[in-house]
Amino acid sequence: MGDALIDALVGVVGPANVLVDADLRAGYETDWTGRFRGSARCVVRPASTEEVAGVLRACSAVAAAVVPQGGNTGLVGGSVPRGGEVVLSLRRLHAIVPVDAQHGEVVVGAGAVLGAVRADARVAGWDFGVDMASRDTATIGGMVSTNAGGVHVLRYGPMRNQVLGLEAVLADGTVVGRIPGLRKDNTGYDMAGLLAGSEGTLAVITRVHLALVAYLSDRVVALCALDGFADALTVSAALRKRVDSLFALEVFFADGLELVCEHMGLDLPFDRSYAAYLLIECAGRAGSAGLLVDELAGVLGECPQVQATAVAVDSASRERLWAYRERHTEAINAAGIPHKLDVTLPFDQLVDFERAVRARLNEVAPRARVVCFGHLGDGNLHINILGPPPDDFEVDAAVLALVAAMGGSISAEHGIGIAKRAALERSGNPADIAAMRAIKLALDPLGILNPGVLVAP
Ligand code: 2HG
Ligand code: ZN
Repeated sequence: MGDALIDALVGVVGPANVLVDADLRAGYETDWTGRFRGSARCVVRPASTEEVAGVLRACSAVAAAVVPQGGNTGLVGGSVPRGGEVVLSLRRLHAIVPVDAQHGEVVVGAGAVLGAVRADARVAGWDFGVDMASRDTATIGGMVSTNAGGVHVLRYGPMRNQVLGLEAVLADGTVVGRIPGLRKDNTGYDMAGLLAGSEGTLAVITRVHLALVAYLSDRVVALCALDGFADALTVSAALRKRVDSLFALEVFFADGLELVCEHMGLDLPFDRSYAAYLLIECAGRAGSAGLLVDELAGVLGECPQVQATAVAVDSASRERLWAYRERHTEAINAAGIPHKLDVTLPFDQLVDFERAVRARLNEVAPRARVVCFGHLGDGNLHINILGPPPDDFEVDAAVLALVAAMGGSISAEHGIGIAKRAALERSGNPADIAAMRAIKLALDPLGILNPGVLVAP
């Protein structure tokens, strides 16, 4: 028996871009961690805004559920099907309009990959303000949809802050938004700001107008060893207060470092293991490396908590130090399917939280392996738990309840997805959730966009 929706989709994008065969769909059906998966009715791959609109009109006509997907690097299960949805892949919308080299702006398709955008920006003498380990796969549309963060949030803010304007398609096929956007624009509701972080539940982002940042070619990276998390926080506060060139401020611990070294075949960075490590990056204009080293060394030299320091100035040595932090995610994945809890705590709660979360996990999952690391400059910790089965949400609930009780956020930068949906219902402000639902209903009355994600029914 024929499938009228598939026929309609083929009419919009052509038969080669409607993947029905299970083998062809497979790469779109499981998330990066392997924890979230489901089978899709089909995967549809439009190549233009008009085709995205056509796809959504066809799906709306029969109230078929749609899961928008970019590079599929999401970590909360928000971009893979739960069962029977149409996966709408935006990867073919990867055009990057030549960078406006004079004003530092660029318009890109939702499927443009972060690394490619950054490379083009640098060729034009600019840089992009968001960076993260998945740079060679993550797409700009997905990053806006999840309001991705990364390692430079303390300097430039998350993805939402980079967006000057965007274009998106509503569930019924209507194209909304403004490209090019403007640096200042107070004409009503902030559409781009609303769609950033909406996780594909309100509209499908098709193009984004991005602000670029000055290219700071000189970088200095320091890895500091410390005797504990409290010391790491003390040093981090001094750096935030006194180092103007601060560009990244990351934390990890002995257990995570060991895992990374085992996985990558790396030596430990120091002659012995320490309880906690700070990865610090400073950045400045060409010719400023010496000043960056002096500024950083001056502050670190006044922090008696620092037990040992390795400093890197040239790019190969900098990458070597960054690997100890950046490779955490892949090292964890190589050890099993993790439960990922990405949370922010008020700075003054972080030390107690780290202690409490390990104690709590020891109660609810005594045999679990817990690896913590994160963006200390933002108060953002990534708690990874290995051991409990993927469909067991008890450990997730225990961690997120603790976060909520200590005044934190249950999602710092990965989003809610399906992974934290129940926790949002439990710990979110009911009035806020009701307002979000009202917005969802207004923009997607049939509820076809990413059902089950965030507050979508
Ligand atoms: C990072 O900071 C990413 O490297 C991934 O947000 C975090 O793997 C994680 O838990
Ligand atoms: Zn992160």
